[in-house]
Amino acid sequence: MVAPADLPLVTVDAIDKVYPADRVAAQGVRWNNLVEDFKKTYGYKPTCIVRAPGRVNLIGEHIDHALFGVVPMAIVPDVIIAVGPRNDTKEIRTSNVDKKYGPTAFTPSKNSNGEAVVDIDIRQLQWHSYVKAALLGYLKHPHSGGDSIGLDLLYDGTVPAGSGLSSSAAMVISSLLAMLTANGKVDGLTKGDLVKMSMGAEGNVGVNTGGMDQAASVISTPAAALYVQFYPNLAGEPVPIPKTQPEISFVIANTLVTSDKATTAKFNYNLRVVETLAGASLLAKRLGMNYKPKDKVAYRQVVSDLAGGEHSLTGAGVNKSDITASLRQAFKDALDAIEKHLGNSAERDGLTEEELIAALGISKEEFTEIYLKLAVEPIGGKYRLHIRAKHILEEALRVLEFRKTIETETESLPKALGEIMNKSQESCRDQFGCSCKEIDEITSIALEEGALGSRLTGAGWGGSTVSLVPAEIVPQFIANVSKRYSKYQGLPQEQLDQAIFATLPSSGACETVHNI
Ligand code: NG1
Repeated sequence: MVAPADLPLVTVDAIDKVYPADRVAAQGVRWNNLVEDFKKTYGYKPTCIVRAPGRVNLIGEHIDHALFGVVPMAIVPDVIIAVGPRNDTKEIRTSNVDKKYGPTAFTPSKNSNGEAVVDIDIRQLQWHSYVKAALLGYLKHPHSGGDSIGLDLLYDGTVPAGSGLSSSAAMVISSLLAMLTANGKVDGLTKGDLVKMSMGAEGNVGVNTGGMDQAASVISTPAAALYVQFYPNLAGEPVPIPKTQPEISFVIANTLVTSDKATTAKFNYNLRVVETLAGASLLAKRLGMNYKPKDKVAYRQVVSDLAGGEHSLTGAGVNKSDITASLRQAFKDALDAIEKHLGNSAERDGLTEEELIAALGISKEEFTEIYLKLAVEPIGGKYRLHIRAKHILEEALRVLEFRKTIETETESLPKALGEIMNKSQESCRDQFGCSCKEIDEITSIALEEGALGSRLTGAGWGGSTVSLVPAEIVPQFIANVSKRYSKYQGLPQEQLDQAIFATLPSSGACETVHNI
């Protein structure tokens, strides 16, 4: 069987192949409106529509950067683009059905070395910065041959921006798909290629992404979550959500707090990335492994080395149930090593920069060059390696447990998954420090209102939560959480419907030629 990441990109001819059955009628109206709107905007019929969904991460938070597998799923909210090729120009025109996102037009150029240049101001990101990021990624990718025809693009996005549901990945992937399709470059590309291309393209807006969002948006299949593996190679495997008693539903609730990454990253996201990288390097050094500081070793590589090499964990000769067992043992061994080598009483609460530099055995200049490309501000002046490492390894173990539970449990499945999600939330809050009071508020209301599990999803510090709720109580659950969560009070119904909703696993990114 071909691995999902190696499958070709998908072209479909009907939207019932894209959305769950109960959403097809409403989405049909939306897609038809997009075509009509395109005709009004540009004066001719689009040739196709492309789509990329947002994602919700069910389990495995802040571990993709450490190269541990995660289980996200694509959701129904998405970005769809009506596409019209323009053969007489290189200009890209973009419009949005939501008029608060104004139209724009831009043309790529070349520098003196013949390399593609697209003007992107990463200090002032706007919605079309993601289209520009995609164009630059496309032009720089060998598959494009460095050239693109002009395009007319009309966007309709339903993934709320800044909600932790990967609206940026959906924007970049759908834009890339539009460029690939209009330039006749879809053939010969796999889903895995599009994941990598979109990861590179997101780098053009200054995001150092781990890859989970792109893999979920591109590779997901209907009715299933997706196990995304990053090490030893990028791969995706469907995790079908079984019919259970009670039936499971996932409810997303947006805290309506937008984590302003530009200002908070230095003590939130970027600091955690540095604490994770430096922790892995220090652990590897103290275990006597032969890495140089510049190698930027990830915890998952340390796990593999500690176990005597990846072949003994996931190699060709190891069968699937043995892989889970051997990975579980290896993750536990790494946790022991973390206690022993990063958890001694002098360092348990963190290291100052000087102490960390001394422990790593590098110069201040090397430290700055390797770890401080992005500015960080350690909380209380200390890098907390031990507690972050504990979260990462324990969360990686929860991912294994989540998958195994789905494969083996029947009756107690909803409750068992809910418990794993609750433990993840506790660890995100207490060990990784990425929750916030609004996430804590929604998750505890959710549990009181009948959710079996509730946790933050995505980076945290705001954004959305995901709750596992028995399907039969979903309407009541949504009504009760809406009445109780402070930031939902007084919201118009339309905004409330976008803030809290049940979602089903949707299919991954595709091109469609239906009804045009
Ligand atoms: P958000 O910010 O929710 O899209 C971020 C990272 C993910 C992952 C999660 C935490 C980017 C674009 N995405 O997700 O790769 O690390 O945080 O699990 O940086």
